[in-house]
Amino acid sequence: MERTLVLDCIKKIGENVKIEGFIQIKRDHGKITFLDVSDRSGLIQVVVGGGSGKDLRPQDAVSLIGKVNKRPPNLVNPKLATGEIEIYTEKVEVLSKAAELPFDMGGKDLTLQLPTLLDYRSLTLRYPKVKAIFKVQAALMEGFRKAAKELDCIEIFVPTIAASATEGGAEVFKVDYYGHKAFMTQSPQLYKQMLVPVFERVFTIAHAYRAEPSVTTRHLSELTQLDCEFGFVDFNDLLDLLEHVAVEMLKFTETISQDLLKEYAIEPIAFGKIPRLTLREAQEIIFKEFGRDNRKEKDLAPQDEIDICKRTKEKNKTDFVTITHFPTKAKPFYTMPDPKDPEYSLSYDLLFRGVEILSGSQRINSYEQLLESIQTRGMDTRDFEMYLQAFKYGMPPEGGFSFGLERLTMHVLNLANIREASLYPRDMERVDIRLGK
Ligand code: AMO
Repeated sequence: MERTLVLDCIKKIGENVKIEGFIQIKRDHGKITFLDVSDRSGLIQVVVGGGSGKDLRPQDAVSLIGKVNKRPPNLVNPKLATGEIEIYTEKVEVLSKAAELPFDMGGKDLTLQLPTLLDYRSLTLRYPKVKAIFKVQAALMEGFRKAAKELDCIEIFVPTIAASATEGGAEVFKVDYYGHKAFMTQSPQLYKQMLVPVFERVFTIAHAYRAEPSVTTRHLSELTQLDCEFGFVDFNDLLDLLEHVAVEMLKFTETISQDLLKEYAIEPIAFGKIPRLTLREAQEIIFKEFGRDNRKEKDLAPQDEIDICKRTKEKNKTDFVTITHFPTKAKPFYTMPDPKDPEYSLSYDLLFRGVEILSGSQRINSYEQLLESIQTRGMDTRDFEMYLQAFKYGMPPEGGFSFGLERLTMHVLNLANIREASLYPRDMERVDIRLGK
């Protein structure tokens, strides 16, 4: 008999079907055993008669043939898509037996501490509410891809081993590359820029590596970046483009993930017109309205980001705010200084629900200016030979931006820690297994 997905059983009342999946919950009631069986389409109640369900265990992979029955009206579960039906069987074939679980996975929430959640990742990812995080993440990725393609960007795939650090700073993993020095890329930055003269508009979904020296709730050592880069654009075009992509991808995600977002009791995203503030304007607001004087700082502090977003939500009915003009010295070498005031740069961050989810800038596109920028930061232009080639032979005005996928997922779902939004998070303490255990 051919397999039926559990969701399709709704259309097969009275028929015999074969379903395959995992036992999520098992409840014994004398000779009868109730199972919640899940497959990729959803979850269904199975009633096992004849006392044959006794040896079954949660997470057993099973196959069974049974009859689809309507449930009695008082036993209908309105929260479940298959809540009006159940399957009756007297024989369950175990395709693969699960060991006894180290914790209960049958409750509404998986109330585990983060280290346990991650130590047992192969198991905890199967839990419906944990799995839902990655379905939302996939929707974000699809929404991004769709928005970027609609803007005529072509998808590119770029290396993650490179001859030079892309973002500067010390947060870079060195690689012993056949006895030579190489680095894990901190971002796809240099390659996406190099491809502007080739394709004009590009996007990529890329792994990025940051040797973050501390453990925080919003930093990973390996992250996923969603990047765009555009040629023949100015600063205002770039602000319009980044806001457009952010709104389109999140609207798309909200539409296709409605049920999952409901499970997380997430408020709808507010899409009012996005205000734009320079860093110094934002810091002035923080000083005047929240009493913290951070007006000389090179970035917003985490609490500043939270307060600016709350204020914007009240005033502008949006969950987003764009912050521009960060100090040139605090930005990577490729960032264009503002010609009107070179101390500040043509850079921007997009804040969403209290956190930076994106950053980017207009880039230096003059070869000579770029050489100077690399040298004044004490870096060696020879490490950037291939990159510089692209600028030597004609680079239009250009710029772009990058979203952090896990950061974004975390804040769409209001998760407490970014590690929950990474299938297999890497940080100072963990590469799958806990280091120093
Ligand atoms: P930036 O370094 O700001 O910019 O990174 C872009 C976005 O990536 C996310 N992010 C992180 N997420 C988790 N853990 C980390 N350690 C981490 N670091 C960054 C954030 C951030 O907004 N090349 C530039 C982008 C550009 O100019 O186009 C860059 O990488 O959400």
